[in-house]
Amino acid sequence: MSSGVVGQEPETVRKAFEQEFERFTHFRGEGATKSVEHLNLAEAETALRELADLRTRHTGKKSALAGLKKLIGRVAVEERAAFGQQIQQLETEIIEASEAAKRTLEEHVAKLRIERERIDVTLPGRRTRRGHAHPVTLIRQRIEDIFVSLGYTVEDGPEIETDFYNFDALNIPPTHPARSPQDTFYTTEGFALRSQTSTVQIHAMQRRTPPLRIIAPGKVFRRDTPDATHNPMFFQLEGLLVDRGITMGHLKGTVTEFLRQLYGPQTRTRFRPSYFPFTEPSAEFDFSCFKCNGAGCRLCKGSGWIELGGSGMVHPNVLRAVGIDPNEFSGFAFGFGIDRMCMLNFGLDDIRLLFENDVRFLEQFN
Ligand code: 2NL
Repeated sequence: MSSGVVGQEPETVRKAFEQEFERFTHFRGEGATKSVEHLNLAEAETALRELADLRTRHTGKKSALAGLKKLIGRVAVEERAAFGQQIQQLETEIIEASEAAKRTLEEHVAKLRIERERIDVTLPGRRTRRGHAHPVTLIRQRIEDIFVSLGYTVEDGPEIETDFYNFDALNIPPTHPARSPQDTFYTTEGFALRSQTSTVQIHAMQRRTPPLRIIAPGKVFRRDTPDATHNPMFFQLEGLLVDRGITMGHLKGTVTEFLRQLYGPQTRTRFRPSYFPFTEPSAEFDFSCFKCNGAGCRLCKGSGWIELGGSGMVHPNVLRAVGIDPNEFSGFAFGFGIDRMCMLNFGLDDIRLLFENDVRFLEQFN
């Protein structure tokens, strides 16, 4: 090998490195920090990877530099030390240049990562939106409070019932239309969704002995086609009192007191003869319109009265069905729709609004 080649080889290798390293040169030395500022995180990470590849290409086992090192032993003895030194210096330059650029890029990447992960612990938390009870629940609770103040307890029970609790114990004969699958949702033979919450009161009378005062609010189910005033599921509230010497007077006094607590002491009530299989005698009841106080308005359709529910003296057959002696005890019962009362109170014209669960509607009744 000629000495001329020995002098030139390292220069060629250096030139090749410098050409490729060109784009990284301003990442080292003075102003290096400023030179990377324009890079975003992805760009800086890519540059780092490319820089590492470049370094491997120029210092790795297959690099031109490694080839030069192998030549050292074959150079004439008198030139060997200088040649070796030259190569050593070249390697140092390549490594230092790469390292310096790498440090600048790494610092920039670290800075950007911290920036990205920064959280402001002084920011206020997100406020959770406070909900409220459903309008039917609001009315139910107001009604319950009144009856509890009159000494009643609130009872509940299953929504699927046997024919005994749904019908037989309530003196509803097998031929009654309410027992047909046209009116009632049967589940399995002998079982149906309750069509009134009287079922709860039958259970209560079996569990306890008179005197008893209970109310049973809850869901009931009837096979009605939905319209503005009907829904196949609605909420009913029934009341029951059984004791010695109970008369129609107690029924009228109780219903009137309840409505006066709800709508004010000026409220009047009216009982009209009616028929239910589970009461005898039976009566439907109305109360004087809370909007016009009986003068007649749109709410009461000009009559001054609002129809609310049904009532009566518990039929002796119902008492017998639960083992209470009708010669010793008598009782009254009443029932009305909670959702209907909710519609009246909030001035709603369609019962279905209550069951669509549209928050824009429900939010208005708090
Ligand atoms: C109505 C009519 C009524 C009853 C419910 C009842 C319960 C037992 C015994 C006797 Cl355990 N009666 N409940 C009585 C009369 C009427 O509801 O129009 N409901 C919406």
